[in-house]
This record gives sequence, structure tokens and C-alpha cells, in this order.
Amino acid sequence: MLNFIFDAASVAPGDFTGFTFFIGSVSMLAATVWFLMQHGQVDKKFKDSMLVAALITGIAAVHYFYMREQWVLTGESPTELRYIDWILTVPLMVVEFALLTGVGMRKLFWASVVMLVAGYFGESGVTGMLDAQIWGLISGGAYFYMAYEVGCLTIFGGPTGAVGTALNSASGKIPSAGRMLQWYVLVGWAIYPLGYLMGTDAGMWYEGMSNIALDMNVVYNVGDAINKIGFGMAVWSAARS
Ligand SMILES: *C/C=C(C)/C=C/C=C(C)/C=C/C1=C(C)CCCC1(C)C
Repeated sequence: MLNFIFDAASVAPGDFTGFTFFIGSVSMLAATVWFLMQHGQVDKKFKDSMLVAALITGIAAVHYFYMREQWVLTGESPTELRYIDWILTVPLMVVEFALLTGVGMRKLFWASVVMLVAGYFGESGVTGMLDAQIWGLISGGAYFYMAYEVGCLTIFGGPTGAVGTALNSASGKIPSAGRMLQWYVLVGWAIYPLGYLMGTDAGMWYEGMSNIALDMNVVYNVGDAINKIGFGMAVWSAARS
């Protein structure tokens, strides 16, 4: 049953990108075990949050084992696997926000779908209609809307949507976790458009971004570690205090 872990092709020496896929797969698995174990230790109102954190890293772990496999065997970006992972885990992060704030998240859910579908179209080139830059702008618009809705702009005294209002008021279940969540969306999530720019820079004025020895996949893998494991740890530490 676990042959996707043990039969996986190994990473060649010097393949830094492959190495980050490997580290990603193992640390996602370890984080999942950790969150599941901590599930029994935290206060009742945090139990669902811990379970969702474990689900997020668990789903990612499976995808990372397959992504590593594809990278090692073909040397190509595992774009489909990557976006399947995201389309499952990002809405789960939205569920996590809902658990922390007690506010319904329908708008955030749909915005995340737009953000990821547009990103996939741009990165895969399957549509052939618009180029990566236009899809990137559409995706970025949905991201910006989410950041506004969650209240990221209030960090700078800016406006916010319903979710941000709930997060910033004491009515949220966990007010201090609210601020943390806003920083994750504002800074942690901003890693991804950087990776996207590096992966789709061919022929653009910013071509050469990808020459700084950082592959798009490395940037995405670091982003995932911060936003899936790091965010889960932050929820856990809020639950412990
Ligand atoms: C666990 C995975 C997470 C939290 C993935 C988040 C992904 C994003 C915030 C992606 C955003 C993108 C843009 C804002 C524009 C370019 C295309 C994307 C999809 C990379």
C-alpha cells in the first residue's frame, strides 16, 4: 500500500530541486504524524483545527512522493500534481480560517478556486488563449482579494472584509491566531507568485529571475513547508498556550 513511498526513484547527487522534493515529502509525513499525535493533547475547541492541519500535510505528503518521482524520472515540473495538491489543500486552509474565526468562508473558497485555476492555466499553457502573464494577473487579483478579505491590509491600517473584521475583533474564537493567519496569507502566500514569475519568465523583461539558481519548484517547495507545516505548527502553539 505504501509503495509510493518505498519504491520511489531516488534523487541523484547534485539535484538540489529533487532534494527539496525529498525533504518536502519526508517533512510533510513527519508533520502529519506530529499533528495527529498532538490532536489528543490540545483543548477540545482546537481538536478540529489540529485534524485539518494533519489532513493538509497528509495530502501534501502523498503528492510530494509522487512529485519527487516525476521530477526524478522526467526532470519536468510536476505541474498537474502540484495544482491538484493545491486545489485540495488551499480550500482546507480556508476551512482552517473558518475554524479559527467562526465566520463562513464561501467567498474565500471561490476566490481560492479562481486563484489556482488561473495559475494552472497560465503555468501549463493548456488554454493557449491567454499567456501566462494575463492568467497570472487574474490569479494575483484573486489572491489580493483574499488578502483584503482576511484583513491583511489592516496590518497597515487599511480596509478589510467580513472575515478580517471577525478576525480583528474579540468575537473570533482565537483572536491572537487571527493576526498570525493574516501574516501567513500576506507574506507566506506571496512566495508563490514569485515562483510563478520565475517559472514563466521566458521572453519577458524580468527574464533571468530563474537564473539566480533557484528553480520555481524550489520556491514552491519552500512556500509549502512554511504555509503547511509552519502554519500548522503556529495553530498548534496557539492551541497549547
Ligand atoms: C499549501 C499550498 C498553498 C498555501 C498554496 C498557495 C498558492 C498560492 C497563494 C498561489 C498563488 C498564485 C498567484 C498569486 C499568482 C500566480 C499563480 C499562483 C497560482 C502561483
